[in-house]
Amino acid sequence: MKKYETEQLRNICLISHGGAGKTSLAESMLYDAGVLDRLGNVDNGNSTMDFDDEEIKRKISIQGAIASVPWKEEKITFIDTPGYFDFVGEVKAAMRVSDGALILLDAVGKVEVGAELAWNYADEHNMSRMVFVNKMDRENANFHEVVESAKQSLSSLIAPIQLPIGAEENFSGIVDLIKKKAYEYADGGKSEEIEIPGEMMDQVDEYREQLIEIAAEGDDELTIKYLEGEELTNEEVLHGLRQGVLAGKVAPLLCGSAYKNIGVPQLLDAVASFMPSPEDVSPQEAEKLASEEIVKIECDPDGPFCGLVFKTMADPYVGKLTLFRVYSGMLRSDTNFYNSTKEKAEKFGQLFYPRGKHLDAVDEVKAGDIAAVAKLQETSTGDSVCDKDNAIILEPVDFPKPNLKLALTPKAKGDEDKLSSGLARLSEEDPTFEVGKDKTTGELVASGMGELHIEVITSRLKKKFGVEVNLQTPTVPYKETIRKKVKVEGKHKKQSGGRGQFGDVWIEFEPLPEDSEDDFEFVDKIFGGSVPRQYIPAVEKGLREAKEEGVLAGYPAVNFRATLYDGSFHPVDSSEMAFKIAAGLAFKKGMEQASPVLLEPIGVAEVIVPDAYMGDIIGDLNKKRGRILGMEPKGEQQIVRAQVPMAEMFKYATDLRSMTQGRGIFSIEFDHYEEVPSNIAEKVIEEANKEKEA
Ligand SMILES: Nc1nc2c(ncn2[C@@H]2O[C@H](COP(=O)(O)OP(=O)(O)OP(=O)(O)O)[C@@H](O)[C@H]2O)c(=O)[nH]1
Ligand SMILES: [Mg+2]
Repeated sequence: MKKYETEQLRNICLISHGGAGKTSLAESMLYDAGVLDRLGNVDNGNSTMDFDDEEIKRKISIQGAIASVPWKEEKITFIDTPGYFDFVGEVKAAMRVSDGALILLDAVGKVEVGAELAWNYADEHNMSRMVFVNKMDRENANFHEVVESAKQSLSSLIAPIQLPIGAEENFSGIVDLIKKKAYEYADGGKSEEIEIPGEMMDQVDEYREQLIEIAAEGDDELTIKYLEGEELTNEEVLHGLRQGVLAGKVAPLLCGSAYKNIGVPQLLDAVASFMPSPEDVSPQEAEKLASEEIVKIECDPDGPFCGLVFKTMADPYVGKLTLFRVYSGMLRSDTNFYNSTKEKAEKFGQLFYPRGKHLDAVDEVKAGDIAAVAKLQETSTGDSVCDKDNAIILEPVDFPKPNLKLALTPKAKGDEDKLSSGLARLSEEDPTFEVGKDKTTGELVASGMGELHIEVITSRLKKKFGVEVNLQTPTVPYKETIRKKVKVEGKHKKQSGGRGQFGDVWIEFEPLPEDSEDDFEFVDKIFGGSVPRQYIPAVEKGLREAKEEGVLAGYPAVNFRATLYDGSFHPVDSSEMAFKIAAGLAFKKGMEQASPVLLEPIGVAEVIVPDAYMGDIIGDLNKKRGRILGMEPKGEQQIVRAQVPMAEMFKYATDLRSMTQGRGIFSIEFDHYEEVPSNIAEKVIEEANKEKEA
């Protein structure tokens, strides 16, 4: 591949609501730039960017995919992201390493939530943006309606720089408002310049006038020239618009059809003209590893090397593939580097430029560029990589925390090891997927972003690791405790031929204070040898074992004190075993008499939603037995904090999405245990006993 200077690079991400045509657009861009000689297609499962088995099967993107095209003087690298909500982690990663965002809108209907969220992420990062109204060929495509909707729900900064010629099946080309030229497309994506259709002239002049005004605002000199009534040249209009885009004040809007390959070359021209090069975006902030001092990293190919790993994936041919962006310096294949996040030295092997799953070997990669490397051992997603003498940590990707929880069990006995190693690998690739064993229930619990996310994971487990799994709602890790103080005797006596068994203890059971540090306390108050010394540890052991299964529903008993204060023994028949059993009997009796209750885990949830959804969210949290702790505004959103039983929240990710059309986010952390209300406790106990019988 030709070598490019940093200023000739453009790194952009394609983002939108699911299905707006990002992957199809990427395909057309590759084709129009001459990188592909055949146009693949999402629907036929042969597109460049949706290469993963799961993507082909489902006809949606699941992971970010990268490719570059040479376009005139520039190299445009784009990251195609998934639009489906469950894979938003991939979008965040792509945005972290892109300098600009290209937001796609469907030409039919209003702006969808996914586009709105994408716009908001770009706002958070103050990213330069452009908008592409895709699917102009679709039935009911309406350019002006979409533009109006975008101005309302995204931003008034949206500035059309093109108009479509025709629509729906008669969509045939575009008018470039800056050059005031029209292009008509024949089949196959080739265009020729034509006269602007006469009936469009008035509209073209009107839109062009608005555009020139916006362009003039981008630069002080142009503003003066414009106000003095002088005509701006095309170059000046381009320059003014570009300044506006770089400042995040203008978002040029274009249109076309990815599917019919109409308008794509003009889009590539616009990306090259308007989108920032790595040199144009403000320097990266980083923390020096040694001094924790915050420094600014300029995009300088002659500076010390540093980069950020934003994605790790399993490649069928080369194994683990690490994708990273270089922020400073120059990198060659087969060089040593330092992973400053892990504080470990490693070595880069052959460097590659990816194009979907295809890898092009490359000798060196410069500041501003994005590349891949295979088989790194220590390095994972989010790590900063750099020169050892200049160890710094760049801001990592802000991945969302997964909150939808499901318990996993292998369908076949004996697959446990394969399952846990498969899950470990998959969660290493995907930071929005976590697995862990619940200490209380012993279950393997997977946390993901949504049901589809977990479904994809299980499908990969089957395909890549040969393990089939069952998914269930996780068991709630209930616990049991007591509310009263009681004194009971536990006596174990057996006389059946040979040597007998005899153990006899009196134990007092009482609740511990709510805030006590230990779950269980054993106190030995035997004086005078009613229980001989050598049997006392057996009594404690018997209690510790017995408390793992409470008397109500078999959940661990916690937060109580057992005081051994009396007992008796037999000189021949007593044994450690007999005292252990006696202690267990005392525990059962004691619990039953001491008003046992069921406890459940309570979490503190933080839900962030636009104002309009507040009523629904609070109503729903109340229904879920939540207690609202407070609300506070955050921009145009509201943060609701509430204590809610964890049992009600395993699937909240799905509930919240349907209540807010995907506009809400939430997090929940375990906080404490609390008594289960009696009507619910009854049901839990009944269920547990039914299960025990079965
Ligand atoms: N009519 C028409 N259909 C299109 C166009 N672009 C894409 N499509 C179709 O829209 C569907 C979705 O296209 P994709 O390219 O997969 O959309 P995407 O934005 O990548 O989807 P996700 O990755 O799942 O978010 C496919 O069936 C495409 O064939 C277009 O310009 N016109
Ligand atoms: Mg896609």
